[in-house]
Amino acid sequence: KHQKPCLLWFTGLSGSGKSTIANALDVALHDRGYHTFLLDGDNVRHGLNKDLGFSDEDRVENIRRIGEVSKLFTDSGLIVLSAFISPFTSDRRMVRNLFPAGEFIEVFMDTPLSTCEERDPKGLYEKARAGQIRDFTGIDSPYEAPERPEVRLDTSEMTVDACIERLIGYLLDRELI
Ligand code: GGZ
Repeated sequence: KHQKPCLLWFTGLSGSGKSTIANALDVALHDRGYHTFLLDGDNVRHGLNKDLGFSDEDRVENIRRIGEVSKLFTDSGLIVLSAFISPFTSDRRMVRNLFPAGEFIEVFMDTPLSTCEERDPKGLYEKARAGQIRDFTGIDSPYEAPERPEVRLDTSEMTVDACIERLIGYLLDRELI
């Protein structure tokens, strides 16, 4: 089955839908017979990057390593899906620059902070507001929104299925699948 290696880089606030959409796209691509690999906090922050926290420096190193690992997997021919807050524009640019033009696809999960905070699936926003967690993205640590992402999705307005349809359409249009 035809596929070109590429990296779909999901960026956005905690609770913006990165993991949900990346996981659903992973399943949808797999069902269609494509070979993919998903990187997210669950398999990276508990393993490879368990020495890193949430200071600015540690986030920079987190994203640098994830970029390099993503590159190794695309070099092996896979469609890679990486879902991390990646709050800094310069770090996302650094990862983009590891890839040939057209192989890095920035997917901005542009869900409003208010919606992310209402969802608060792990109660982290509540803790951040109460000062029990420091340096929480969107509360007391910055998120620099992408200006020209390849794809922009707002999960407060779009269903999961609509997001997946948009992403599959993007990959088909670019002849990546
Ligand atoms: C942001 C934090 C923090 C702080 C713990 N700030 O919603 P989650 O829980 O499951 O996903 C968030 C995850 C963010 O890790 P990333 O590796 O994606 O971040 S970055 O790209 O900025 O390095 C959240 C949890 O970790 N979490 N503390 N202070 N998110």
